[in-house]
Amino acid sequence: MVHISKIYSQEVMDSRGNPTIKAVVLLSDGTKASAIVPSGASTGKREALELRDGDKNRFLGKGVLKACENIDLNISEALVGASPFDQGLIDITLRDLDGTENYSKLGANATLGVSMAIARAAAKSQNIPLYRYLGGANAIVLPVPMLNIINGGSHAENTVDFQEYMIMPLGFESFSESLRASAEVYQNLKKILSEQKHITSIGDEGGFAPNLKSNTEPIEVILRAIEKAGYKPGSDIAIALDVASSELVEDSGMYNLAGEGRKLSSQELVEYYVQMVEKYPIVSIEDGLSEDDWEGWKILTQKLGGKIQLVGDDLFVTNKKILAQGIEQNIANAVLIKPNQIGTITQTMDCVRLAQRNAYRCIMSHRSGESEDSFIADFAIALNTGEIKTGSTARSERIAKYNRLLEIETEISNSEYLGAKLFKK
Ligand code: 2PG
Ligand code: MG
Repeated sequence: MVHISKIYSQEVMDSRGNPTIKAVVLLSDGTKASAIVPSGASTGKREALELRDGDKNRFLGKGVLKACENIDLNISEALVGASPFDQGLIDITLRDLDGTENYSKLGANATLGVSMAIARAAAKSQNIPLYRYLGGANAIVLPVPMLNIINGGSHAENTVDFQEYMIMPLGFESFSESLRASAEVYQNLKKILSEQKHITSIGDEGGFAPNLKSNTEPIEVILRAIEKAGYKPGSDIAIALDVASSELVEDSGMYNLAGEGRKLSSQELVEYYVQMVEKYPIVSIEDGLSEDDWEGWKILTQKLGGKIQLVGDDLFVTNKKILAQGIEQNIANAVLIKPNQIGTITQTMDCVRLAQRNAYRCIMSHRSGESEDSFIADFAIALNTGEIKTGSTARSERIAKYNRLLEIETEISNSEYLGAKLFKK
């Protein structure tokens, strides 16, 4: 029987120039596979622990040598000899070895790296693509991308409070067509911004980071870019936001929109969203209220849950227990899926199953600190999430995922791209 013969790790770099983990797995049949874990900036406080060394003499304290050591010694000892084909057992072993809810001993960066690398090795050993290995014959849905083309909040050094202004290409028949249209909008946006004498340097996820005066101005410019590219705002290309409001909330519970020079209560912020949704073709708002503001979330869901997608990211942190509470309390109607928030592939899949069973949409997601690893592209297809959020059409760590999806599109003969059908009941 094929078994895991060696597991080791390396400290490598992520897209923000910070260290991260590369886990490498060797199988007894000679297969070798690796995976690189991403890292967030606007992290939810209930996320699994990302273990950093804290040694100020290396990488300003961000080194990951301890997490690497945990892979090279403890994890390796527990998993060498095991079958790579039982992902559930692999991931339970990782959980038991750590023994905490949030991987505070081994680090979720260590466990996830190994969990991903083993899945990839297993697929490679069976000579099938990763999406097919994880998803089987039913994994055929190419996701609608959410492309973050204006960056603000903690992803950029500008005056825009909301973190992400995304476009969603809905009026297209295929993933490749939708990506082409999105890239055209991106290039037109650049032209418009530079005509208006705005800076066109980009933020962490490849979107532009201009200093605009309000949180609606980015929407206005994007709508112009959509039209300039020859598309209809709304039906061809719609708008999605990630407010990342846990970053804006103050101890008083007020949301500080510093760029607009005002502070809003959660009620007022919900009202602001309601007006925006009336005025603009917004189809999705993520983290509209903070991770602790569940009362506010109830109001937001009552007001807008029947109209648009309301996504919990910091709110649910890909944790099925927290998601179950949200479902129970009728909070949000979609969940962002980030494997490193929860620590293993199996737990990520558990969260997706719970969501799908309860008609909550799932959006596979990158982190703002990424790498050339395109695991989430395959994973989105494997789980038929129908949506993926992986940045703008610039910066190679974002493009790696889009290019992988383009490749997969050519491989699946019966693939589906849902486009506008995504939001049809
Ligand atoms: C988010 C993500 C990814 P970060 O808030 O959704 O876009 O950002 O990885 O910094 O948490
Ligand atoms: Mg988010």
